[in-house]
Amino acid sequence: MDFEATTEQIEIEIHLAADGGAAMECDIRAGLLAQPKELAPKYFYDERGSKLFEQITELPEYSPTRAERAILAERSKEILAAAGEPGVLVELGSGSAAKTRHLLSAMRDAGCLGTYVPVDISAEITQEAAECLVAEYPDLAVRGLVCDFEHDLERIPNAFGGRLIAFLGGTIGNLYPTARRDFLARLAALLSPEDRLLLGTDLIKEPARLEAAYDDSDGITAEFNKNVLAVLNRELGADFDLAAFEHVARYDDAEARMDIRLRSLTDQTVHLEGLAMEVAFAAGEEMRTEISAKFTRERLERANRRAGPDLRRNRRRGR
Ligand code: AVJ
Repeated sequence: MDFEATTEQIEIEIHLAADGGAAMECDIRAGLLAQPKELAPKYFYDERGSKLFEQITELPEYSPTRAERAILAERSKEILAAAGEPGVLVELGSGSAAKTRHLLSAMRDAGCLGTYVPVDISAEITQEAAECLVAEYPDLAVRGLVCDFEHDLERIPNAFGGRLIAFLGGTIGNLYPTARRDFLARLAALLSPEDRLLLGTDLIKEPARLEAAYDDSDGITAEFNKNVLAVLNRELGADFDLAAFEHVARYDDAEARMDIRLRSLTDQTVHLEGLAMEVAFAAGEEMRTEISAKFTRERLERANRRAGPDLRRNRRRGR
């Protein structure tokens, strides 16, 4: 474990690649050997990937961030009150923490602002966000965790007097149903009776609108998708030619999720020096890089009910 940028106000713990990247190597190898091939979406988010995602949130076609920001702008005070005015805000997949300001401001106004715990896979974006926030909130302590929040969920510090755990932006939609259930159950097991979960997800809407949101006319989402290949080139000494793949974004109605892939434009062989591995792609072959599940309110409530007794108890008390 590393410590970075320890000032009075900011402390960021880095838990990535403590194993020298073995977990990533193992994961990528398995994904490239699978049929069909698949890469986990967490590998999008190096510094460039995080910046490209920020650009996506500004696209006219991509509405979830704007919608969520509007809800938080309008209702943070109410959310804070319903959560019992906790002194600690934990955010899973915090990124640039752009929307978080509404919650932090509501905490400040309620006089309960204490600690913000951003949990994100990108060290650079977490550091930047922390610096911006302490400039805006002089009394705030930032205790960041750079990790894979799914793998490292249990590292999140507990807090006396309750925490608000924000899981926003529809990030839960990146998990497959089984992983989603497991994750919610693990989260439920970590919550104390005073803790509250704030979950933000995207809703099901017309397929054409969803597909446009994931295949914008400026090609930013395509660039974001292909960036995972640049990550593999750098981290694993691979020789992916980004121009030899195209971005594919389809709505899968039966599964109620966006299905995002990279399609090989030619028959090609890619070498991954770091994995001592060669991978063949056939022309037209697709490799999945992300799913993004969409919900209805009923579906979400059902998922939360199944997740575990603690989450259920918290839900009722929160009413
Ligand atoms: C950050 C996972 C919520 O699924 O909408 C945006 C990522 N991928 N465009 C999403 C994403 C392509 C985004 N999440």
